[in-house]
Amino acid sequence: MMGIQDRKPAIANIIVAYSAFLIGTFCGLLQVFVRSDALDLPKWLDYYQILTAHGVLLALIYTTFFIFAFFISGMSKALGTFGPKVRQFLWLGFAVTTIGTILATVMIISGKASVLYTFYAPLKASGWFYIGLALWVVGTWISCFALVGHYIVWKKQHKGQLSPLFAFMTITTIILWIIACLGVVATVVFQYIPWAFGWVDSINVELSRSLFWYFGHPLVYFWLLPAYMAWYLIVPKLLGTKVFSDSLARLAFILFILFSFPVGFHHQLTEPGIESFWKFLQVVLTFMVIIPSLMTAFTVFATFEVSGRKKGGLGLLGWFTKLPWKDIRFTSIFIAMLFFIPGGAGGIINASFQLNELVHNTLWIVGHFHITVGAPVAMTFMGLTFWLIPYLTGRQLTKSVQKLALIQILTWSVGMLLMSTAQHILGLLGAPRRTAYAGYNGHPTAMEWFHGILSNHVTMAVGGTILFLSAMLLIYIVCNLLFLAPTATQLAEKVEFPLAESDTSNTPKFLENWWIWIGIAVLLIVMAYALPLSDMIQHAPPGSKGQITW
Ligand code: HAS
Repeated sequence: MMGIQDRKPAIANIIVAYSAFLIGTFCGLLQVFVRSDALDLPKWLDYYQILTAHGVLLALIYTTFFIFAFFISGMSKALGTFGPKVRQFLWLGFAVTTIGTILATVMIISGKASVLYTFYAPLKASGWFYIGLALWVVGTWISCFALVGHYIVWKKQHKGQLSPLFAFMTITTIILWIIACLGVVATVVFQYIPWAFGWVDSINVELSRSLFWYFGHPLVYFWLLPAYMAWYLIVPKLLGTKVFSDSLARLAFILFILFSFPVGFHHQLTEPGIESFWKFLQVVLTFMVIIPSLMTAFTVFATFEVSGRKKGGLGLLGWFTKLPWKDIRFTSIFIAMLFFIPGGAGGIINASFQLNELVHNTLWIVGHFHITVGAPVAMTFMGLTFWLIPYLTGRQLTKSVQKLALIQILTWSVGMLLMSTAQHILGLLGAPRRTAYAGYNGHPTAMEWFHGILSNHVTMAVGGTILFLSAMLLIYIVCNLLFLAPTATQLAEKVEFPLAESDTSNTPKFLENWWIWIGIAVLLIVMAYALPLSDMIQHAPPGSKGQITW
């Protein structure tokens, strides 16, 4: 059992995560009502203000704080109790990240930062919003260094040994996060903050967006990899089997370090300021970053089949019926995986140069990220939440809460299916993303977006409403598990952190030689970005003044 001193920072992170989740999902409900013309916001509330809050609080804050709660819990479980120094830095990192979050959120709520979660220039927020973002990043770095410190202590005590798979995957994700953040810190600190406080009067827009997207695509893998850790390590434990292949799992994670960074231009394929060659190169590399996800799909299938056959599953698909469907810790993650099949396929469509012309800046992209972040990632985090909180608080995961959790997962699935399908179809019909209304003064094309059962804003609103109700049920479950559920006194009532065995006997030791992988990643980054970024700096067009359109 994790020591209470280690559990507290994890619980603190979970409380901030679900506070952000509560506000962010409420904003999402308002959005779908506005988009379906069912709601006019009061004068003092701007659509882009709630859209910014929705994106920042869910995509950036909920994910980050939950991920650190998961890492802290798992690293304590896998490598042993934290030393006092590590724990101090975990608390310091949590404090700085929280201060940054509060500062950015106050700027959004006070109407001084309706710039959306990608905060594209020349939209200009208050300088304090950008300082909040910078503090949020620095705080996560402090937490990262604390966990790396814990890992180094373990490695010193276990010379020549491969680290446990959970630790290896955590360190991989931390390396990816720190290298990715260099881009967003560079643009926020050296471009946005001086510009927002008026120390310089213009900003190089193309450079700021390119540095953001250098960060923005690996950001999605910062969200995805903790979910993959659950797929590789926790699902096999729930299935009563072990990790399918330790070396394949480690290789898949290393491929994310190599290929997550040189691909950001695939978010900028329609932008005029980048030469086609560099876009083409980064699209090719994007198809490389798909490979570790396909390796993951193979591993997950194999794990299911091995465990199902061990339980007597016969014939081609008999193993399928032997999976633990009544265990909400498994079913939630299984449904999360299912969503990732179309979610990932949609990513491949987005990355295709020609098809991107059709879908970019439409609701299709919004549909894509709701079935990537909003389902595989978020539903895996929900599935982890159901046992992680009782594990941390020493409370029980009662039968009644398990039943509520199943209802919550099923309603989330239905709501997400409706909303995201409508968004994909509306996007193909040409409906743009990030617009406060959809009627366009009754234009015939826009009116098309209100017809057809699965291709209209009303379906999106129905799906969004179901999602909101499911989110409120989840908040109740979280509060119950944190504060109300009975304390587990008997051994049988205690909730364990399910970590599967992983056989490292055939795993090559060089997989854990981080400097090789960091070196190759840096080479790929230089190859993909050095020339186009230097061109954006040397041949910069006149910078842009700030636009405050709200
Ligand atoms: Fe994406 C835009 C391309 C994955 C999130 N993406 C976004 C945005 C977000 C986002 C938030 O190329 C919007 C940003 C904004 O606001 O503008 N995306 C990709 C590609 C992948 C990808 C190639 N995206 C993600 C993930 C996300 C995420 C993961 C969050 C967690 N995305 C793009 C592009 C754009 C984009 C362009 C810009 C579009 C534009 O023009 O603006 C790949 O990583 C996808 C690889 C994954 C697969 C699927 C593998 C399937 C698996 C599950 C198998 C399940 C099993 C279960 C086996 C190929 C691993 C068992 C099942 C049984 C039936 C038994």
